[in-house]
Amino acid sequence: MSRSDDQSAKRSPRRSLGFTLAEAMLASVVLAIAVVGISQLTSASYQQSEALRQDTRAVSLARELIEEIAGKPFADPNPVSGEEYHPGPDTGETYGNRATYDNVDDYDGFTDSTNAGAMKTVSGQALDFKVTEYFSRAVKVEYRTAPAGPAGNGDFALVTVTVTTAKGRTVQLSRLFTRTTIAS
Ligand SMILES: [Ca+2]
Ligand SMILES: [Ca+2]
Repeated sequence: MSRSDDQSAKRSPRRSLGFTLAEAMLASVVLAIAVVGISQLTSASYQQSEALRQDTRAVSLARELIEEIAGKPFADPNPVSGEEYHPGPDTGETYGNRATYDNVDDYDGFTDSTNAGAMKTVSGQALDFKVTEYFSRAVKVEYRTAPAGPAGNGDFALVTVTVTTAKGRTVQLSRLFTRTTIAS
């Protein structure tokens, strides 16, 4: 047996006694990195599913308003002279009060929000959400001379409803309305 073999044979029992301090520290660092990695992954996954849930609700709120607008006539049934193409409430209609609206373009500029139950369905039922689930809606109505534009007084109206979530994410739904004449 050489001298070096003799030395390693003497050292080996000491090595098997346990981890050295450096090994233990390295193991805890690796464990800490793994824990941080997993918790970041869980947090990102939660935020993603929460954002998806809010987007789904925002789409529902936008659709609810678009469906309500679709129930109105294209043109005002009792137009005041000069208000045949008049985005926003007409004479005798009140800004922000949908109950007074009687045609599609009256909704231009309409906004509401879930703040203090101010968002209501067409039948007046308040849409209440948790404080953290704040949504606001805004409507834009633009007349068009042809379905794909350009903007101008014509037989088409492009309605866009934008819903904004508490986190500032926006969902937009658009629908094109066409003037129709009901046979009498
Ligand atoms: Ca009107
Ligand atoms: Ca109007």
